[in-house]
Amino acid sequence: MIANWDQFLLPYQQAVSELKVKLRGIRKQFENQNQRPPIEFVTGRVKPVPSIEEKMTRRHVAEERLEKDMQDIAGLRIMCQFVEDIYQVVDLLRQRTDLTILEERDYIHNEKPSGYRSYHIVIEYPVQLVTGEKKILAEIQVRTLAMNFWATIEHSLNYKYQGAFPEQLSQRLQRAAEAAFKLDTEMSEIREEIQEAQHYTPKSGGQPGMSPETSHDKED
Ligand code: 0O2
Ligand code: 0O2
Repeated sequence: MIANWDQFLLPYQQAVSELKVKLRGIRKQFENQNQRPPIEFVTGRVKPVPSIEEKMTRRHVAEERLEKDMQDIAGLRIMCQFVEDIYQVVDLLRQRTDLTILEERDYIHNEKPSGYRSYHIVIEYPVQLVTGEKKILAEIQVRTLAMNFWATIEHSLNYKYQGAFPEQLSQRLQRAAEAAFKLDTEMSEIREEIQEAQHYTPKSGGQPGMSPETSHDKED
């Protein structure tokens, strides 16, 4: 087993910190231009060591293959208001020169059997270390607030049931996922009206054109 996890995970921690700043910067830039940002908030984490070890066992990943075969040791999550925003964010990421996209998985139009929806992007990201540059893999999950609500709850239920949901619960979760997607679809259909309303809502905390409900920023 890896003798020094702290040392192994250091470049991943640096990548997550840097990417959080950069992705939150996209939001700031839209706000500065008085435009509604396609990003609501950004979170990130380095996968905890017990989760890495559990996934290595489950996926038969050898220690020497860990950096190449486990794509989500560094994980970023981008939350958006509308499904359309997700694709705008993906386009913005495709244009960046500070990262390379290796894979894209559209679980929005190809939802998982559980009902899970999100857009996943696997990137290669160069981290500058004192020993030189190191390219690491990171996974960016882009999803709406409704998809995030569902995934967060399903994820916590997973801890309780260890992935083996009773059939009835599993069906209910699938139905809840469809309901969440229907909400996203409905919201998209009245998007223009919502955006117009947000433009007219009184400003809060110096964020132009944003209502108090949409003006929070996770890092503040
Ligand atoms: P768990 O198991 O979910 O409870 P900040 O101070 O805001 O810059 P902070 O507080 O360190 O940063 O973390 P942040 O950015 O708010 O997000 C951390 C949480 O986001 C994690 O919680 C995860 O739930 C979640 N998260 C973000 N991105 C990912 C991702 O790509 N994959 C996964 N699996 N989770 C993600 P915890 O506390 O780590 O764990
Ligand atoms: P965590 O840190 O607990 O979130 P695999 O990892 O084996 O599931 P793969 O192909 O490596 O599959 O990656 P995939 O499916 O593109 O993305 C895996 C990640 O997507 C998971 O990370 C979850 O964060 C999220 N995800 C995928 N399916 C579901 C689902 O049905 N429900 C929820 N809530 N999240 C899902 P991990 O590894 O589970 O780690």
